[in-house]
Amino acid sequence: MRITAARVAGHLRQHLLTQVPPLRALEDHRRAQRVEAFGPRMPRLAPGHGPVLAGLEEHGAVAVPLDDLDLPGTAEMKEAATALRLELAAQPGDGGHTVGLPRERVLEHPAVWQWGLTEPLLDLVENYLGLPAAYHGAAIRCERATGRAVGVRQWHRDVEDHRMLKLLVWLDDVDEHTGPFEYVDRRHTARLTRALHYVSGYVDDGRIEQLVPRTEWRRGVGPRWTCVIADPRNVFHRAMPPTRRDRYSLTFSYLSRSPIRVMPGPPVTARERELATRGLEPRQLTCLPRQYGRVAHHPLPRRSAEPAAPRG
Ligand SMILES: O=C(O)CCC(=O)C(=O)O
Ligand SMILES: [Fe+2]
Repeated sequence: MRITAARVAGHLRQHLLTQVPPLRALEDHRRAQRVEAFGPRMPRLAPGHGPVLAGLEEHGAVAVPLDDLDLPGTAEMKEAATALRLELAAQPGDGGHTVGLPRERVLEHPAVWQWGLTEPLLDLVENYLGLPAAYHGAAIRCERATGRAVGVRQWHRDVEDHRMLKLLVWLDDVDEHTGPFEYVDRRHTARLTRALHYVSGYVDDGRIEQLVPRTEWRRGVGPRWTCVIADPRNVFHRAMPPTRRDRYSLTFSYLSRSPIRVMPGPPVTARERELATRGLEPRQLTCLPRQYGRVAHHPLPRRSAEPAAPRG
């Protein structure tokens, strides 16, 4: 991991806002105010999404067949995702545990990348976050069947925001031998966090097992086109190391627009901005982080109904 000024600043901000009691209290207060202010503008949930939201609130993660989400553009998304999966499978391996495609390759398939901005999906995300959403894009990844617990194959919580959502879409059948998303639910996570005095970083299996028996570990398994929806901030989780077959997945990521920190990535190029924003509705554009040029490139019509887009 490269140590950059942005990373150090992000880490410092995260530490101050979550570990220093008076600053944490102030941050919690500000966040509560933002949640309250957004209440009257909360979008209506699609009829079938109630149980998903309820499952997230109770457990912190759910697995559903992608088709059950009934989102427009899903058939096109699957077709383009299948092409990306083939492209990724053709990548020469370098002996590593994880491979992906460059962000631009995914952006070149708007049926995939912009699927993450489907309005009923944004509605679900905002209902869960309690705040206007920021879409941090889609990534495709292959976890090679090396069986080794490295990187995000180790237990952790994500650190970017108080509430977050990720959608993981399986591009092949996933069972316990082929790298499911593994997690312990919110209740256990809260207990683990206190017991471990957890702030950030990885925890090994043995430590987790001492506090949460393996029978309580949950796995997001399912056939191809299963969608695991999880709040990676509020459940301890990992990509379970695959042993029998490589795991191919897509990850769609969401934070609020006032996160604790954002992990710095490579700068967004003009071409990527163009690919990301082409053809979007104003509401979708408001969900793109600043680096996608939301403000500069697409001035929004002045409408009082438009979310005020608070930013931290
Ligand atoms: O891909 C997975 O199963 C989980 C990886 C992870 O830790 C994350 O996306 O936050
Ligand atoms: Fe994670």
